[in-house]
Amino acid sequence: MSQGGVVPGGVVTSLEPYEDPLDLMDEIDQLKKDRDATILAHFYVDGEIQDIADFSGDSLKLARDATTVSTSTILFAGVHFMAETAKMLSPDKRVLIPDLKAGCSLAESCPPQALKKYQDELREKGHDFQTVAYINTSAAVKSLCDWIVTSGNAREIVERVPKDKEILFVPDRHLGRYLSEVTGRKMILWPGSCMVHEVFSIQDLLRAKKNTPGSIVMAHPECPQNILEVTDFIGGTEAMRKYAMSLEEPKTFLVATEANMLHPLEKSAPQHTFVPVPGIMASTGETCACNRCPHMALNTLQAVRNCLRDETPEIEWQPYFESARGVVAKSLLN
Ligand code: CIZ
Repeated sequence: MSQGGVVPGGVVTSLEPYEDPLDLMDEIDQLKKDRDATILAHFYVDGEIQDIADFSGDSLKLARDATTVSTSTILFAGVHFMAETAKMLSPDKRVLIPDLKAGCSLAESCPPQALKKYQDELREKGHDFQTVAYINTSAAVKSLCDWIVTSGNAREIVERVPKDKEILFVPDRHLGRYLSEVTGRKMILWPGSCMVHEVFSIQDLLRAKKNTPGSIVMAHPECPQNILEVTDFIGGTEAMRKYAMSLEEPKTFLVATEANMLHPLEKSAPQHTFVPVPGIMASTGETCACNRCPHMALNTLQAVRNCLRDETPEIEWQPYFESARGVVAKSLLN
C-alpha cells in the first residue's frame, strides 16, 4: 500500500492524491537513469518498493551493497540510520532518503549526551568495559562506541570483544538480553526497545500456535523474552529468510517481526504459508496491526519518486562524528 493514509499506530503517512503504482514505477525507473541512481530497500519497506530496488535486504547486506554501487547516487528506502551508515561507508556518493522523518524508536531512545554521561559514570565506578551498539543508533552514538552490530552479525561481533572487558550494550535491551544468553557474556543493558517488536501479543501468538498444529514460530531477537521463550527459530530478517528457504516441505510460519518481512519470505520460499503475529496496544489492550513500522511506512512510491525527481532530501555527513566511520567499517566490513 503506497498511497497516502493512516498506518497502524495512527501516523499519517501522506495525503497525496492517488497515482497508479505502475505509472509511478515506470517514472522511478526513468528517474533512476536520469539521476544515475541505485535504489537500496530494506526488507521492512513496502513489497513494491523492494521489487523496484536494485538491492534489497537487511541492514548488514545493504551496508555492504552500498560499497559496491557504481552510480553516483544511492536512494536508500529505509530509515535514517541505515542511509547514514551507507553514507559513512560510501562518503563519495550522494545518499538520498525519501523522507528525513523516517527515524527509529531505538535510535531515539539513546541520545549521545545521555550515553556519554552513563559511560563516564560507569568508568568512575570502576567498570572496565567496551560499548557495543546495535546499528539502530545515530552516527553521534556510534562515535562513542567500540563495536557496531546488526541482527545479522551480532553474535560474532560480541564474541570478538576481549574476554577481560565488560560489555555495555545499547540501545535494545531485548536484543542485548538475548545476546547475553547465547554468548554467555555478562552485559550492562541500555533500557531501549523497538516500538514494533515490543508489542507482539503473547496471547495471540499462543492461540495461533494452538490453532495451527505443526506451525513454526519465527521471531526477531528484538522481541521481548516472553515471545522468544515460545519461539522455534530466533533470528534477524536474513536469517529468517534463509531458514525458511532451507525447509522444502510446506510449513506454516507464525512470524514475529515487521509485517513487510512477509514479502521477501513469500518470494524466497513460496512453498510455505507465512502468518504475521499481531501486536497489542498497551493503552487499550486491544489487538492491532501495529506490527507495521510507521517510520518505514514513510517510504511510499510517491516519496521515492519525489526524492529522485527533486534530488532531496540528502544525508549530510557530519565530520565531527568521523570516528564512527572506523567503528562501522571494522564491524560491518571485516
Ligand atoms: O538489521 C536490520 O536490518 C534490522 C534492523 C533488522 C533485521 O533483522 O534485518
